Amino acid sequence: MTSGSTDYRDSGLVFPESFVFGSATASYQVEGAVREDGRGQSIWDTFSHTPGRVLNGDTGDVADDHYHRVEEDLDLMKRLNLGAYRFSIAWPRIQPTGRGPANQAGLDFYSRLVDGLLERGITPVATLYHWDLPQALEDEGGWTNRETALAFGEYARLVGHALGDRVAVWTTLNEPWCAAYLGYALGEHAPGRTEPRASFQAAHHLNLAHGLAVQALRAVVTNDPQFSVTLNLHALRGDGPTGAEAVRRIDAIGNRVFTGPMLHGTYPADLLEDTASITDWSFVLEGDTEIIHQKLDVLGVNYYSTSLVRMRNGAGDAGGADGHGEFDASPWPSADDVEFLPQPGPFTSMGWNIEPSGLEELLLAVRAEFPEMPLMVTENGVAFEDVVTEGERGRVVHDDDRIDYLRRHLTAAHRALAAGVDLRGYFVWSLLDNFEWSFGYSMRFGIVRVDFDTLERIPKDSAHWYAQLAATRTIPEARLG
Ligand code: GCO
Repeated sequence: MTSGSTDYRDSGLVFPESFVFGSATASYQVEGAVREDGRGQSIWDTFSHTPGRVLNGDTGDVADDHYHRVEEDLDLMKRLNLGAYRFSIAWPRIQPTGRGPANQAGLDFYSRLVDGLLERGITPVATLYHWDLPQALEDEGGWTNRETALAFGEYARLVGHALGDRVAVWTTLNEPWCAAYLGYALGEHAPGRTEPRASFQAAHHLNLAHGLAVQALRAVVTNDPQFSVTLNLHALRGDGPTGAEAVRRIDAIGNRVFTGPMLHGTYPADLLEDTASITDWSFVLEGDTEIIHQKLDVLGVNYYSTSLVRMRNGAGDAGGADGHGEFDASPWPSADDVEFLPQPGPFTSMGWNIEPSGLEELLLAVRAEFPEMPLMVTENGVAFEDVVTEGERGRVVHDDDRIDYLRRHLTAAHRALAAGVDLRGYFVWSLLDNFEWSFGYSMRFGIVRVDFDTLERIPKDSAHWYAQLAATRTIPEARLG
């Protein structure tokens, strides 16, 4: 599977002058301050406070307290030589119930953040939706309700009006796959619903929200920003004679359900056929796909690992499972007859396989399908069980395993670049250890450790390594010094 001889541990590879090295976070994962300055409740507040939903009963109530420590965190970003910072805006800070006039205090927070970035020479990359939907909108159906997409357009207008003179890159949605399928089909993410049809409806309304948001932003911004969306495209590999069919099936509901309407202006015919027993897609109204099909300046790709698939024994013919009844909730409605196989390690703490060649393959595949579209890796990173030790100058984290992960994936990114992919940047997930959704604080993705008792920030060795990369644009050796 992997091209054996290559372990992707190059060093000395130089990235182009214009290549951006950044880091990413998301509002609910880092901000805390959930009841302050008029912020309304989000579906993640509700979900995390529902017993049994999040490991150890963890919530984002405090998280990294980034809301209060934003100056300190900005200084940290500067010290780490970040060229860009990808953050998300909490919709319920801007519109506490998802509708109505903007809450000035909410806008002010992000305005200060953007100014703080610009003062430090860091490019602001703003995501409008990283999953914290106002609860009031979920009470009216959430993403299954078309009105939510319309409300999102208005929210985008309000944010664009306030920050549209300074934000350099606007990302409408982060990983709508997670919002639609983990939220409405598997139920592992907020709002925790397990309704296969609803998840397709959610996917469509997220697509529509994307289109409406780009339109709204375009109408109000006064600088010359780039417009984008971030997708966690699935890097799929087929196993055996049914592998290609299984890849096609998962690619349709996992990837092309978004890239189809967003970048080609139409839903793929095979997606509509595959899912026909669950939905007739009658929630796609005339004109919707034109709205969704907006010109984008850059496509954000998040990559963590690969999936290996084949059809289950005896499946693969017409018919298949109908997504109801005999199977448990799944994030792959209509694809119960596709089997996800175990893959060779090594693995991260999340249990995800580490496979840097998957990133290279994915970037090449996206380029092949959308040759004109510039790309950015908007997330890549890893959770490991970091160990804090007492160093000469205070506490340190020798996370050689994370450095190795980053080095291998940056090597893969560089190979894609060398093969002609128009790759503009890379954002490590994440700047800070933070609230990892249903895993709570048990998973540490940061290049900076956060002590969740004291909220102290401790840059890990990987942060120093990344800072050197960002300063030199050259992949450093695994160890520094
Ligand atoms: C995402 C996620 C992040 C996660 C990360 C690790 O966009 O997938 O947005 O919020 O923390 O992916 O699971």
